[in-house]
Amino acid sequence: MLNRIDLRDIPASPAGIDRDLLPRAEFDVEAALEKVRPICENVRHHGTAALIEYAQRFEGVTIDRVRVPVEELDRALAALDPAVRAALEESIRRARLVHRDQRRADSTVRVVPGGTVTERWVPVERVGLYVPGGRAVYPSSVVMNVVPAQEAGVASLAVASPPQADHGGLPHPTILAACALLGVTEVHAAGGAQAIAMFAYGTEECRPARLVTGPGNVYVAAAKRLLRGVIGIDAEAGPTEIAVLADDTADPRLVAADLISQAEHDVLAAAVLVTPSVALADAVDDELRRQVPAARHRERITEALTGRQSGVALVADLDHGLAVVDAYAAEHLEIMTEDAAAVAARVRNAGAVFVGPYAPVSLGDYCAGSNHVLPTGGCACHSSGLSVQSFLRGMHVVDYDREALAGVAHHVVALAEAEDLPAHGSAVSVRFGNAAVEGAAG
Ligand code: HSO
Ligand code: ZN
Repeated sequence: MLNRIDLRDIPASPAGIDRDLLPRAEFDVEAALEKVRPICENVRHHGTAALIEYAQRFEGVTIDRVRVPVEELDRALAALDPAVRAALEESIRRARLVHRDQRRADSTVRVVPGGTVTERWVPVERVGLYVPGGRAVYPSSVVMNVVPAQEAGVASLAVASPPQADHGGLPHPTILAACALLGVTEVHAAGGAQAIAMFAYGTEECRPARLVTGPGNVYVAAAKRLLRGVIGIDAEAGPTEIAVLADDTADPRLVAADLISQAEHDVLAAAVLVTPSVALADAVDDELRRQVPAARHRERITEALTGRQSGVALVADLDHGLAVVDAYAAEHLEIMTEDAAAVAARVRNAGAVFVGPYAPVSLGDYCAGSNHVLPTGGCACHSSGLSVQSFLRGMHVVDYDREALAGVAHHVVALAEAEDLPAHGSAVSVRFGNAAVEGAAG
């Protein structure tokens, strides 16, 4: 069922393997830019009226306001299935435990007597969280975006999610219920690129935000690319990915189930098995043939698993496999090998690592306490998933007294001269009388 990619003869060079060794899905953000540009401009100039127009055009729903009344959040929570409510509460509780611990304390370094640099961590004042609608209704993503923002101390949080024709033009009720559980009171029925523009430029109903986070389709990614600078962004999320590094101790049933679990998201989802064991590759393929036809979403799973972005990569041994998974830098990486913890400790590039047979990706999607908004498309080689840190800015506070400045003044003057910026030097020497500093510099 999976494409087989034989990498056994590709040497794992010290510099690592080529990042494009394993193919990825077509996700052309650049091509979507031209489509989203006029949408963003329209929202910029016409605010709510533009959002109402797009609700009609893209979601086929007539709405007369975008901001969701708070009573609708309470109503959605009251109607929520108790089992789902209990699960969301547990997901929130675990996420809070992990994210609370990420909060860094301010720290002060005494560089010289009388001279300190303090690093202060300051939350972003207002954040917009985008939650997709349509086929992908993920209340779990509300949790994964809201919890770190709240734990960071963000004062003002707004959620946007597309208006749904089946729900009277409101976002999906489980999204509203999740917001209510988390204490979010500002929700807007806006989707796609136009929601990102709403956060960036603001409208009559929505004050501009400083930062927008959350997953979305290619148009959301394109709007983020276009508006970054007007507003901060977390990442341009692409289709989800799972890689499994496994040896012949892995249970093919579990490997297949986990590959299927992420393939279920999207026809563009990537599911990649990396293994030195041809026997395991064969057994996983047999399992997929058995399990996929029984899956509710078998059609899109089949399309995802047989797409160019999915496959089995055969490697020479586990060291070689580690080099391959590092080069690929998957959003999610499962380690299903002997002594999985030791192997996992050697991974350099992955959005999140899942160790051994009892830590499947779906645990992390919902209830591990970890965050599920993770870098895709190979970005895990330079970026992290969403965390409390994503909502904070480090600010250096420089505090030197007269003696401390005097002690280093000649170095400032020397560097300023070397850069032909003498006014920089003068700004220091003027505090002491020019002669004194020039004397020290000489
Ligand atoms: N695996 C997705 C997140 C998700 N899964 C939401 C289920 N719901 C991307 O990390
Ligand atoms: Zn998932």
